[in-house]
Amino acid sequence: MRTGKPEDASDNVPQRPSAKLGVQDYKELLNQLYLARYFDVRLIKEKKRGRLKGTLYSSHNQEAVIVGSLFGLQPTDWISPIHRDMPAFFMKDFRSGWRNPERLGMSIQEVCAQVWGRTGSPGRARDNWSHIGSRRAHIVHSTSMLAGTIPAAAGVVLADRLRGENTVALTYNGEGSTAQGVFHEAINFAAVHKLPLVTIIENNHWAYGTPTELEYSQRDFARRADGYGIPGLIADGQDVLDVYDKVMEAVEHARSGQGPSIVECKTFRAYGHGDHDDDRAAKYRPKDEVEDGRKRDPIAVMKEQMVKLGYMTKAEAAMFAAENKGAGEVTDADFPPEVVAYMNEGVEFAVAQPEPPAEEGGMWVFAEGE
Ligand SMILES: Cc1ncc(C[n+]2csc(CCOP(=O)(O)OP(=O)(O)O)c2C)c(N)n1
Ligand SMILES: [Mg+2]
Repeated sequence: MRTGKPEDASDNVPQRPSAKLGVQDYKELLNQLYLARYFDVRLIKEKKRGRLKGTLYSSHNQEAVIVGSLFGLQPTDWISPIHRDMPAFFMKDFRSGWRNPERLGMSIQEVCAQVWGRTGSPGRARDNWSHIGSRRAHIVHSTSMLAGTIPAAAGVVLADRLRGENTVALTYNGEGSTAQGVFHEAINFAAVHKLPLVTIIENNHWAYGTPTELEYSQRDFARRADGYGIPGLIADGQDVLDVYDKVMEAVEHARSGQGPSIVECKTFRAYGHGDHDDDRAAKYRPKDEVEDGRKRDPIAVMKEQMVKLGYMTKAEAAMFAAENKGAGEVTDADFPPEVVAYMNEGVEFAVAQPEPPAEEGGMWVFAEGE
Protein backbone atom coordinates (compact mmCIF):
# COMPACT_ATOMS: atom_id res chain seq x y z
CA MET A 1 0.00 0.00 0.00
CA ARG A 2 1.23 3.46 -0.85
CA THR A 3 1.88 5.61 2.19
CA GLY A 4 0.65 9.13 1.62
CA LYS A 5 3.04 12.03 1.72
CA PRO A 6 1.85 15.64 1.62
CA GLU A 7 3.14 15.95 -1.94
CA ASP A 8 0.81 13.09 -2.99
CA ALA A 9 -2.00 15.62 -2.87
CA SER A 10 -1.05 17.16 -6.19
CA ASP A 11 -0.03 14.06 -8.13
CA ASN A 12 -2.35 12.59 -10.67
CA VAL A 13 -1.45 8.93 -10.98
CA PRO A 14 -4.04 7.09 -13.13
CA GLN A 15 -4.75 4.40 -10.53
CA ARG A 16 -6.24 6.92 -8.10
CA PRO A 17 -9.77 5.74 -7.16
CA SER A 18 -11.12 9.15 -8.18
CA ALA A 19 -9.92 8.53 -11.75
CA LYS A 20 -13.03 6.37 -12.09
CA LEU A 21 -15.39 9.20 -11.13
CA GLY A 22 -17.27 10.98 -13.90
CA VAL A 23 -18.75 14.43 -14.37
CA GLN A 24 -21.96 13.51 -12.49
CA ASP A 25 -19.92 12.36 -9.48
CA TYR A 26 -17.99 15.63 -9.48
CA LYS A 27 -21.24 17.61 -9.59
CA GLU A 28 -22.66 15.53 -6.77
CA LEU A 29 -19.53 16.04 -4.67
CA LEU A 30 -19.67 19.81 -5.24
CA ASN A 31 -23.36 19.91 -4.28
CA GLN A 32 -22.59 17.96 -1.12
CA LEU A 33 -19.84 20.46 -0.24
CA TYR A 34 -22.37 23.27 -0.69
CA LEU A 35 -24.90 21.44 1.49
CA ALA A 36 -22.44 20.81 4.32
CA ARG A 37 -21.48 24.51 4.21
CA TYR A 38 -25.11 25.62 4.03
CA PHE A 39 -26.08 23.48 7.04
CA ASP A 40 -23.37 25.28 9.01
CA VAL A 41 -24.15 28.87 7.99
CA ARG A 42 -27.91 28.37 8.20
CA LEU A 43 -27.69 27.22 11.83
CA ILE A 44 -25.53 30.25 12.69
CA LYS A 45 -28.13 32.53 11.06
CA GLU A 46 -31.04 30.78 12.81
CA LYS A 47 -29.32 31.28 16.16
CA LYS A 48 -28.60 34.96 15.43
CA ARG A 49 -32.29 35.42 14.57
CA GLY A 50 -33.21 33.95 17.97
CA ARG A 51 -34.91 30.89 16.49
CA LEU A 52 -32.34 28.41 17.82
CA LYS A 53 -30.50 27.89 21.12
CA GLY A 54 -27.45 25.84 22.09
CA THR A 55 -23.78 25.67 21.13
CA LEU A 56 -22.82 25.10 17.49
CA TYR A 57 -19.59 23.34 16.52
CA SER A 58 -18.74 24.53 13.05
CA SER A 59 -17.32 22.31 10.31
CA HIS A 60 -16.81 25.35 8.04
CA ASN A 61 -13.68 24.82 5.91
CA GLN A 62 -13.57 21.11 6.90
CA GLU A 63 -16.43 19.92 4.68
CA ALA A 64 -14.20 18.08 2.19
CA VAL A 65 -13.14 15.70 4.96
CA ILE A 66 -16.76 14.70 5.65
CA VAL A 67 -17.93 14.58 2.01
CA GLY A 68 -14.84 12.90 0.53
CA SER A 69 -14.63 10.22 3.22
CA LEU A 70 -18.31 9.25 2.99
CA PHE A 71 -18.49 9.13 -0.79
CA GLY A 72 -16.82 5.75 -1.32
CA LEU A 73 -18.51 3.80 1.48
CA GLN A 74 -20.98 0.98 1.01
CA PRO A 75 -24.44 1.67 2.52
CA THR A 76 -23.94 -0.90 5.30
CA ASP A 77 -20.53 0.42 6.35
CA TRP A 78 -20.41 2.05 9.78
CA ILE A 79 -19.36 5.56 10.70
CA SER A 80 -18.76 7.28 14.03
CA PRO A 81 -18.85 11.05 13.58
CA ILE A 82 -17.98 13.51 16.36
CA HIS A 83 -18.86 17.13 17.20
CA ARG A 84 -17.02 18.49 14.15
CA ASP A 85 -18.88 16.23 11.68
CA MET A 86 -22.55 17.02 12.26
CA PRO A 87 -23.42 16.90 8.50
CA ALA A 88 -22.10 13.30 8.34
CA PHE A 89 -25.15 12.08 10.26
CA PHE A 90 -27.47 13.00 7.38
CA MET A 91 -24.98 12.69 4.50
CA LYS A 92 -24.17 9.03 5.15
CA ASP A 93 -25.16 6.85 2.19
CA PHE A 94 -26.19 9.95 0.20
CA ARG A 95 -25.39 8.00 -2.96
CA SER A 96 -28.60 6.00 -2.38
CA GLY A 97 -30.51 9.27 -2.87
CA TRP A 98 -30.75 12.33 -0.59
CA ARG A 99 -34.47 11.73 0.07
CA ASN A 100 -34.53 7.93 -0.20
CA PRO A 101 -36.31 6.67 2.97
CA GLU A 102 -34.38 3.37 2.72
CA ARG A 103 -31.04 5.22 2.79
CA LEU A 104 -28.72 4.11 5.63
CA GLY A 105 -28.20 7.56 7.09
CA MET A 106 -30.27 9.89 9.24
CA SER A 107 -32.73 12.22 7.54
CA ILE A 108 -32.19 15.98 7.46
CA GLN A 109 -35.43 16.22 9.46
CA GLU A 110 -34.07 14.02 12.26
CA VAL A 111 -30.79 15.93 12.42
CA CYS A 112 -32.46 19.37 12.43
CA ALA A 113 -34.91 18.20 15.12
CA GLN A 114 -31.84 17.10 17.12
CA VAL A 115 -30.26 20.55 16.80
CA TRP A 116 -33.54 22.22 17.81
CA GLY A 117 -34.07 19.76 20.71
CA ARG A 118 -37.50 18.63 19.57
CA THR A 119 -39.46 15.40 19.30
CA GLY A 120 -38.71 13.58 16.08
CA SER A 121 -35.00 13.70 16.95
CA PRO A 122 -32.87 10.73 17.99
CA GLY A 123 -31.77 12.37 21.26
CA ARG A 124 -35.15 13.90 22.19
CA ALA A 125 -33.68 17.13 23.60
CA ARG A 126 -31.08 15.52 25.85
CA ASP A 127 -28.62 17.75 24.03
CA ASN A 128 -28.62 19.68 20.78
CA TRP A 129 -25.68 18.13 18.98
CA SER A 130 -23.80 14.99 18.04
CA HIS A 131 -24.50 12.61 20.93
CA ILE A 132 -26.66 10.38 18.79
CA GLY A 133 -26.38 7.17 16.80
CA SER A 134 -28.49 4.77 14.79
CA ARG A 135 -28.30 1.00 14.65
CA ARG A 136 -30.56 1.07 11.56
CA ALA A 137 -28.34 3.56 9.70
CA HIS A 138 -25.11 1.98 10.95
CA ILE A 139 -23.94 5.05 12.83
CA VAL A 140 -22.06 4.24 16.03
CA HIS A 141 -23.44 6.35 18.85
CA SER A 142 -21.21 9.35 19.47
CA THR A 143 -19.96 9.88 23.01
CA SER A 144 -18.50 13.02 24.55
CA MET A 145 -15.32 11.18 25.56
CA LEU A 146 -12.84 11.99 22.81
CA ALA A 147 -11.67 8.89 20.88
CA GLY A 148 -14.28 6.90 22.83
CA THR A 149 -16.05 5.72 19.70
CA ILE A 150 -12.96 3.97 18.27
CA PRO A 151 -13.17 0.91 20.56
CA ALA A 152 -16.95 0.82 20.06
CA ALA A 153 -16.54 0.88 16.27
CA ALA A 154 -13.82 -1.79 16.51
CA GLY A 155 -16.24 -3.98 18.46
CA VAL A 156 -18.99 -3.44 15.91
CA VAL A 157 -16.86 -4.56 12.95
CA LEU A 158 -15.44 -7.46 14.96
CA ALA A 159 -19.03 -8.61 15.55
CA ASP A 160 -19.85 -8.15 11.85
CA ARG A 161 -16.78 -10.17 10.85
CA LEU A 162 -17.78 -13.00 13.21
CA ARG A 163 -21.18 -13.01 11.47
CA GLY A 164 -19.47 -13.23 8.09
CA GLU A 165 -20.32 -9.67 7.03
CA ASN A 166 -17.83 -7.57 5.15
CA THR A 167 -18.45 -4.10 6.59
CA VAL A 168 -15.87 -1.41 7.31
CA ALA A 169 -16.07 1.19 10.09
CA LEU A 170 -14.87 4.74 9.57
CA THR A 171 -14.18 6.68 12.76
CA TYR A 172 -13.70 10.44 12.87
CA ASN A 173 -11.42 12.08 15.41
CA GLY A 174 -9.78 15.43 15.90
CA GLU A 175 -5.99 15.46 16.05
CA GLY A 176 -6.16 16.48 19.73
CA SER A 177 -8.06 13.35 20.67
CA THR A 178 -5.24 11.13 19.37
CA ALA A 179 -3.44 11.82 22.67
CA GLN A 180 -6.11 9.89 24.57
CA GLY A 181 -5.09 6.51 26.01
CA VAL A 182 -8.18 4.92 24.50
CA PHE A 183 -7.05 5.97 21.00
CA HIS A 184 -3.91 3.84 21.45
CA GLU A 185 -5.72 0.92 23.07
CA ALA A 186 -8.41 0.73 20.40
CA ILE A 187 -6.09 0.99 17.40
CA ASN A 188 -3.62 -1.45 18.90
CA PHE A 189 -6.49 -3.94 19.36
CA ALA A 190 -7.72 -3.35 15.80
CA ALA A 191 -4.20 -3.80 14.38
CA VAL A 192 -3.57 -7.05 16.27
CA HIS A 193 -6.90 -8.50 15.10
CA LYS A 194 -6.69 -6.97 11.60
CA LEU A 195 -10.09 -5.34 12.00
CA PRO A 196 -11.61 -3.37 9.11
CA LEU A 197 -11.33 -0.03 10.86
CA VAL A 198 -10.31 3.26 9.24
CA THR A 199 -9.52 6.10 11.60
CA ILE A 200 -9.65 9.58 10.18
CA ILE A 201 -7.65 12.23 11.98
CA GLU A 202 -9.12 15.62 11.18
CA ASN A 203 -6.04 17.72 11.78
CA ASN A 204 -7.52 21.21 12.02
CA HIS A 205 -4.43 22.38 13.93
CA TRP A 206 -6.22 23.26 17.16
CA ALA A 207 -7.76 21.26 19.98
CA TYR A 208 -9.87 23.90 21.69
CA GLY A 209 -7.14 26.44 22.63
CA THR A 210 -4.17 24.04 22.26
CA PRO A 211 -2.06 24.22 19.07
CA THR A 212 -0.69 21.04 17.45
CA GLU A 213 2.89 21.63 18.63
CA LEU A 214 1.68 21.21 22.22
CA GLU A 215 -0.28 18.05 21.29
CA TYR A 216 2.29 15.89 19.47
CA SER A 217 6.06 15.94 18.98
CA GLN A 218 5.90 15.11 15.25
CA ARG A 219 4.42 17.18 12.44
CA ASP A 220 2.31 14.46 10.83
CA PHE A 221 -0.30 12.78 13.02
CA ALA A 222 -0.40 9.95 10.45
CA ARG A 223 2.91 8.83 12.00
CA ARG A 224 0.94 7.56 14.98
CA ALA A 225 0.26 4.57 12.68
CA ASP A 226 3.94 3.54 12.76
CA GLY A 227 3.58 2.36 16.35
CA TYR A 228 0.94 -0.18 15.34
CA GLY A 229 2.53 -1.35 12.07
CA ILE A 230 -0.40 -0.11 10.03
CA PRO A 231 -0.56 2.32 7.07
CA GLY A 232 -0.70 6.02 7.88
CA LEU A 233 -1.86 8.11 4.96
CA ILE A 234 -1.99 11.86 4.58
CA ALA A 235 -4.71 13.63 2.62
CA ASP A 236 -5.12 17.24 1.62
CA GLY A 237 -8.22 17.93 3.68
CA GLN A 238 -9.20 20.88 1.47
CA ASP A 239 -9.42 18.66 -1.62
CA VAL A 240 -12.47 16.39 -1.58
CA LEU A 241 -10.96 14.15 -4.28
CA ASP A 242 -7.74 13.61 -2.36
CA VAL A 243 -9.71 12.74 0.78
CA TYR A 244 -11.82 10.32 -1.31
CA ASP A 245 -8.68 8.71 -2.78
CA LYS A 246 -6.85 8.20 0.50
CA VAL A 247 -9.93 7.00 2.39
CA MET A 248 -10.85 4.61 -0.44
CA GLU A 249 -7.34 3.19 -0.38
CA ALA A 250 -7.67 2.59 3.36
CA VAL A 251 -11.23 1.22 3.03
CA GLU A 252 -10.22 -1.27 0.34
CA HIS A 253 -7.23 -2.33 2.45
CA ALA A 254 -9.62 -2.90 5.38
CA ARG A 255 -12.31 -4.68 3.38
CA SER A 256 -9.78 -7.09 1.87
CA GLY A 257 -8.84 -8.29 5.35
CA GLN A 258 -5.52 -6.45 5.66
CA GLY A 259 -6.52 -4.50 8.75
CA PRO A 260 -6.85 -0.93 9.97
CA SER A 261 -5.30 2.32 8.72
CA ILE A 262 -5.08 5.91 9.81
CA VAL A 263 -5.83 8.73 7.36
CA GLU A 264 -4.76 12.17 8.49
CA CYS A 265 -6.67 14.93 6.70
CA LYS A 266 -4.88 18.25 6.97
CA THR A 267 -7.33 21.11 7.31
CA PHE A 268 -7.94 24.18 9.45
CA ARG A 269 -10.65 25.10 11.95
CA ALA A 270 -12.28 28.25 10.56
CA TYR A 271 -13.85 29.54 13.79
CA GLY A 272 -13.65 28.93 17.54
CA HIS A 273 -13.97 25.48 19.06
CA GLY A 274 -17.71 26.15 19.32
CA ASP A 275 -19.49 29.45 18.79
CA HIS A 276 -19.11 30.19 22.52
CA ASP A 277 -15.34 30.28 21.83
CA ASP A 278 -15.33 32.50 18.72
CA ASP A 279 -14.32 35.71 20.51
CA ARG A 280 -11.59 34.02 22.55
CA ALA A 281 -10.28 32.13 19.52
CA ALA A 282 -9.85 35.43 17.69
CA LYS A 283 -7.37 36.34 20.46
CA TYR A 284 -5.50 33.04 21.00
CA ARG A 285 -4.95 32.36 17.29
CA PRO A 286 -2.65 34.62 15.26
CA LYS A 287 -4.63 36.44 12.53
CA ASP A 288 -2.22 35.49 9.74
CA GLU A 289 -2.39 31.82 10.73
CA VAL A 290 -6.17 31.90 10.44
CA GLU A 291 -6.05 33.69 7.08
CA ASP A 292 -3.51 31.19 5.81
CA GLY A 293 -5.51 28.19 7.07
CA ARG A 294 -8.69 29.40 5.38
CA LYS A 295 -7.28 30.50 2.06
CA ARG A 296 -8.03 27.19 0.27
CA ASP A 297 -11.79 26.89 0.58
CA PRO A 298 -12.84 23.31 -0.32
CA ILE A 299 -15.67 24.59 -2.55
CA ALA A 300 -13.23 26.75 -4.52
CA VAL A 301 -10.67 23.93 -4.75
CA MET A 302 -13.29 21.59 -6.25
CA LYS A 303 -14.58 24.22 -8.68
CA GLU A 304 -11.05 24.89 -9.94
CA GLN A 305 -10.58 21.19 -10.72
CA MET A 306 -13.95 20.99 -12.48
CA VAL A 307 -13.20 24.02 -14.65
CA LYS A 308 -9.81 22.56 -15.52
CA LEU A 309 -11.43 19.28 -16.62
CA GLY A 310 -14.15 21.08 -18.59
CA TYR A 311 -16.85 19.80 -16.19
CA MET A 312 -18.09 23.35 -15.67
CA THR A 313 -17.47 26.71 -17.29
CA LYS A 314 -15.97 29.64 -15.42
CA ALA A 315 -19.37 31.35 -15.62
CA GLU A 316 -21.06 28.32 -14.05
CA ALA A 317 -18.41 28.24 -11.34
CA ALA A 318 -19.16 31.89 -10.51
CA MET A 319 -22.92 31.36 -10.31
CA PHE A 320 -23.08 30.19 -6.66
CA ALA A 321 -20.26 31.93 -4.82
CA ALA A 322 -20.44 30.53 -1.28
CA GLU A 323 -16.68 30.08 -1.00
CA ASN A 324 -14.44 32.39 1.01
CA LYS A 325 -17.38 33.93 2.84
CA GLY A 326 -18.32 33.80 6.50
CA ALA A 327 -21.85 33.14 7.73
CA GLY A 328 -22.49 36.89 7.96
CA GLU A 329 -21.50 37.53 4.34
CA VAL A 330 -23.17 34.66 2.57
CA THR A 331 -26.83 34.60 1.43
CA ASP A 332 -29.16 31.87 0.13
CA ALA A 333 -28.45 33.13 -3.41
CA ASP A 334 -24.85 31.89 -3.00
CA PHE A 335 -26.05 28.27 -2.88
CA PRO A 336 -27.76 26.02 -5.44
CA PRO A 337 -31.56 26.12 -4.88
CA GLU A 338 -31.74 22.33 -4.34
CA VAL A 339 -29.33 22.66 -1.42
CA VAL A 340 -31.37 25.44 0.22
CA ALA A 341 -34.61 23.50 -0.41
CA TYR A 342 -33.21 20.36 1.23
CA MET A 343 -32.14 22.21 4.37
CA ASN A 344 -35.49 24.06 4.45
CA GLU A 345 -37.24 20.70 4.71
CA GLY A 346 -35.18 19.87 7.80
CA VAL A 347 -35.63 23.29 9.45
CA GLU A 348 -39.37 23.44 8.78
CA PHE A 349 -39.85 19.97 10.22
CA ALA A 350 -37.80 20.83 13.33
CA VAL A 351 -39.51 24.12 14.21
CA ALA A 352 -42.95 22.52 13.80
CA GLN A 353 -42.13 19.74 16.28
CA PRO A 354 -43.05 20.14 19.96
CA GLU A 355 -40.50 19.87 22.73
CA PRO A 356 -40.58 16.41 24.33
CA PRO A 357 -42.63 16.24 27.57
CA ALA A 358 -40.61 16.85 30.74
CA GLU A 359 -41.71 13.44 32.15
CA GLU A 360 -39.40 11.87 29.58
CA GLY A 361 -36.39 13.13 31.54
CA GLY A 362 -35.66 9.76 33.17
CA MET A 363 -36.21 7.79 29.98
CA TRP A 364 -33.12 5.75 28.95
CA VAL A 365 -31.56 6.48 32.36
CA PHE A 366 -33.16 3.80 34.53
CA ALA A 367 -34.41 0.36 33.47
CA GLU A 368 -38.16 0.38 33.10
CA GLY A 369 -40.75 -2.30 33.85
CA GLU A 370 -39.59 -5.89 34.06
C1 LIG B 1 -11.62 12.79 27.17
C2 LIG B 1 -12.04 14.19 26.90
N1 LIG B 1 -11.27 15.23 27.27
C3 LIG B 1 -11.65 16.51 27.06
C4 LIG B 1 -12.85 16.77 26.44
C5 LIG B 1 -13.30 18.21 26.18
N2 LIG B 1 -13.12 18.55 24.76
C6 LIG B 1 -14.13 18.40 23.88
S1 LIG B 1 -13.65 18.73 22.31
C7 LIG B 1 -12.07 19.11 22.81
C8 LIG B 1 -11.03 19.50 21.80
C9 LIG B 1 -10.86 18.43 20.78
O1 LIG B 1 -9.87 18.76 19.85
P1 LIG B 1 -9.65 17.84 18.59
O2 LIG B 1 -9.64 16.42 18.99
O3 LIG B 1 -8.46 18.35 17.87
O4 LIG B 1 -11.00 18.08 17.74
P2 LIG B 1 -11.54 19.45 17.12
O5 LIG B 1 -12.48 20.03 18.13
O6 LIG B 1 -10.39 20.32 16.83
O7 LIG B 1 -12.28 19.03 15.89
C10 LIG B 1 -11.94 18.98 24.18
C11 LIG B 1 -10.69 19.23 24.92
C12 LIG B 1 -13.64 15.65 26.06
N3 LIG B 1 -14.81 15.82 25.44
N4 LIG B 1 -13.22 14.39 26.27
MG1 LIG C 1 -8.45 19.72 16.28
